[in-house]
Order: sequence, then C-alpha cells, then structure tokens
Amino acid sequence: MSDTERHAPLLPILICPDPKLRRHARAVTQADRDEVAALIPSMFETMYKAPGIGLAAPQVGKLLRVVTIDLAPEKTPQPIVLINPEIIGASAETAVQEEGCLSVPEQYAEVVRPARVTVRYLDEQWQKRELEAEGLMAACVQHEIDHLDGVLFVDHLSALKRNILLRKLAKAQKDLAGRT
Ligand code: K2U
Ligand code: ZN
Repeated sequence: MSDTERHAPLLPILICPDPKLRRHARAVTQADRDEVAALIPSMFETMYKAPGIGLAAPQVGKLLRVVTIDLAPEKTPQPIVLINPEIIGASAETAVQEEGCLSVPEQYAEVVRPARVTVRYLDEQWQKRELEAEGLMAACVQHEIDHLDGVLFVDHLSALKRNILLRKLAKAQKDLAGRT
C-alpha cells in the first residue's frame, strides 16, 4: 500500500433514512478518474474500519457508480473494486442470505436473491472485467449494486418486516442521539 493509501481519510457513512441513500448514482467517466482514484482508498479504509465486507460510494455521499468489496478482510484480504458494475446475468435459482447494511446499522434480515450473478464492470485499472459470483459474493455484489440505484436491502422485505425494522432503527438512532 502506498503511503497515501495507508492514510486515506475515513468518510462518514450515511445512515437511513438519509435521502442521499435513495438517489441514483451516475456512471463514472474518464473525467472522474482523479476523484475516483482518491475515493477508492478512502472507501476501503472506511469499509475495513466499519467493519463491512462491501461499500458503495453513495453510502459515503458520492453519487458515483463505484463499489469496494473484500469478503475476507481478516484472513486473506482480497480487495475488489467495481466501477460502473452491471448485472448481465442472474440464475433463476435463488438463495437466502442474512443481510445487514452499514447504512441500516444493527438491523439484519434474510433476503432472497438470485443465487448466481454475472457482473460486467471496470476494475481499478479501468479494464473491462466480468465476474461470476455465487454465495456470499453474489449477495454482496447485488446488495452493493442496489445501493447505486438507491435501493436498500429492506426494500426486498415484506412491508410489515420493513416497517418493523425501520421503526427499530429510528428508535435506536433516537436513543443514540439522547445519549450523546
Ligand atoms: O452496507 C453495506 O453495503 C455493507 C454490507 C455488505 C453486505 C450485506 C449483505 C450481505 C453481504 C454483504 C454489510 O454491512 S457488511 C457486514 C456483513 C457481513 C456479512 C454478512 C452480513 C453483513
Ligand atoms: Zn448496505
């Protein structure tokens, strides 16, 4: 890691119901190269510290289609950057994964998604890549790409479950504010 990357600044993670989490992020262009090059190490630092195994730029207030993922930060770190990711294939078979979200803290629920997805994206060197994901990676990639479109994992739940979860979040945030 270069010196700047080691000290990339941490970014504040937006918390639901921040309206910015509901905005659509725009595709990254060559004009964004420098901003994205600075944003990526900060997103990794912020993700590792949270801790999380995925982070989407809108969660740190940047409406750009950039995602960082590292499923096994403690063991063998395998950081992956997805620029302008798009799902180009999804299995009919579904899988259930308990999901959480750094923007919906301390709330978890089972989410049903396609078990396997094929993702086309640009990597950190802006090279075209395709990724076949299954298991936790499939859930994570879909969860992060949802963030780029203003979708949160709670949107995949029944209205009843979503309302219960969002009410618990609001109460927890209120208690937190009361204590600080
Ligand atoms: O908010 C985020 O995007 C980080 C998410 C990423 C994620 C959600 C669901 C399933 C896989 C990844 C998490 O907060 S990272 C923490 C975590 C780790 C493993 C399983 C569930 C949640
Ligand atoms: Zn999330």
